[in-house]
Amino acid sequence: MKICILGLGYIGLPTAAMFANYGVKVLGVDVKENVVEALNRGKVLIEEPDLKALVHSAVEKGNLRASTEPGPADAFIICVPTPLTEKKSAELSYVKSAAESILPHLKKGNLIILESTVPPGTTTDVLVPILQRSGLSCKEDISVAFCPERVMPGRILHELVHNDRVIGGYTRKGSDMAVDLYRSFVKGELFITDATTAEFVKLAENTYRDVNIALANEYAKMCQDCSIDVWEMTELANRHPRVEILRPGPGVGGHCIAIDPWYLVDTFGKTAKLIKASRDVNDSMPEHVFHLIEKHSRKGKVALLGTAYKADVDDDRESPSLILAGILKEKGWEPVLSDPFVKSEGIVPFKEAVSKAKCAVILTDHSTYKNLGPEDFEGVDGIVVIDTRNVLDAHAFEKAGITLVRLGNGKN
Ligand code: SAJ
Repeated sequence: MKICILGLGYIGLPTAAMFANYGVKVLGVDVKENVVEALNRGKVLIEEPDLKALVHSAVEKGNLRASTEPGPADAFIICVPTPLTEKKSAELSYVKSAAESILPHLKKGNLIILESTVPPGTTTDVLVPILQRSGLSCKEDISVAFCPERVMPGRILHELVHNDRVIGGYTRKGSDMAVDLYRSFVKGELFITDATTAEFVKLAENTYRDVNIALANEYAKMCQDCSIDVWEMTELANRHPRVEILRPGPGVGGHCIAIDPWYLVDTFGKTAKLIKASRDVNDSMPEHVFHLIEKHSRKGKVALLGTAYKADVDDDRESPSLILAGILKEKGWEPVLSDPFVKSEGIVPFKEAVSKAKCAVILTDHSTYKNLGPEDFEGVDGIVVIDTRNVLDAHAFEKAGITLVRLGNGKN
């Protein structure tokens, strides 16, 4: 068995390494030469627990190698990005060029799987017509399936193996072949459906989370306006056996939840009213945090603590912290970014960020931030600390005489 995986990012690389460690010969393909070169040396450019060791062992065993060009294989898995365009629709050009790049290598009996998140109908209306240009029929000669991933950054390797998966075949044979393939390492259940249902399922899952986060964020704004604390209110409401309100925060980041709902909005227009409204609520949160800063702090340097979009990852894609930094700059403040995991330009260590700052804002619930106490802000005259994630001990700060303002707490 030989498979060719197109796209060696957060999903493609762990998937490739997983198959290779289960004895499958894998050719990983990426357009970025540095990614290919690193992988062939057994190196990984992504931060994800245990991934380095898994890739290293797969390359050592001789089961995983990388190239900028695809080659012949039994199965092809497309894991390329589908970013959002300026007009908030799905950019499918990477999927299209990945599909075109395998055309010369396709032969009878091949299986082609799309894993990239796409609008409903893409497999049938976009992928299949491209593959048929090979002269092979997607009903008779080759098989096609849409099989979304559902792994959580920070837990990718565990969830790749243990999560249930949805397998959406273009034909029943496509589903059956994809089930056989994923069975080589997936211990979760594999559920068969058609390609368009599987595409919708993927979008529905992330949209469900986005809408629920929007509700938490809307409650946070309301609680602030009626002088109560959203965190206390939520804790009490969640004692109801059928209620689970999520956590408010500075906005929704990452490459999935902040993006996928737009594919439904783009496809279904005005029917997607609730989804669009939720996106707007979540997108309004950096501005809301800016108003908190403006209300409680003197103008000047602001330490933005946490640029990663969520706890304990190095990923700052679509991070609300970066949007907040842009707003602050535009309004003449001096934002300084700090993060223990992210290695982008301009990130400074914690001490340097808070030194002489008028305000420090906790934006990511990194484990290390949970241990921050008033002593970490000692000597920074008149600093105001804003906690958008409810990770700090308010009493300790109060006792030390440092103003701590919590997002969603109207009692501040
Ligand atoms: N967030 C909140 N409040 C919450 C929960 C999350 O503000 O109560 C924020 C986070 O801080 C973050 C954003 O939402 O900025 C998204 O984080 P997340 O942990 O909810 O999700 P992702 O983007 O890391 O991963 C999601 C997962 N999808 C669902 O939980 C439905 C994951 O299973 C998917 O595989 C992944 O998207 C993906 O690749 O699509």
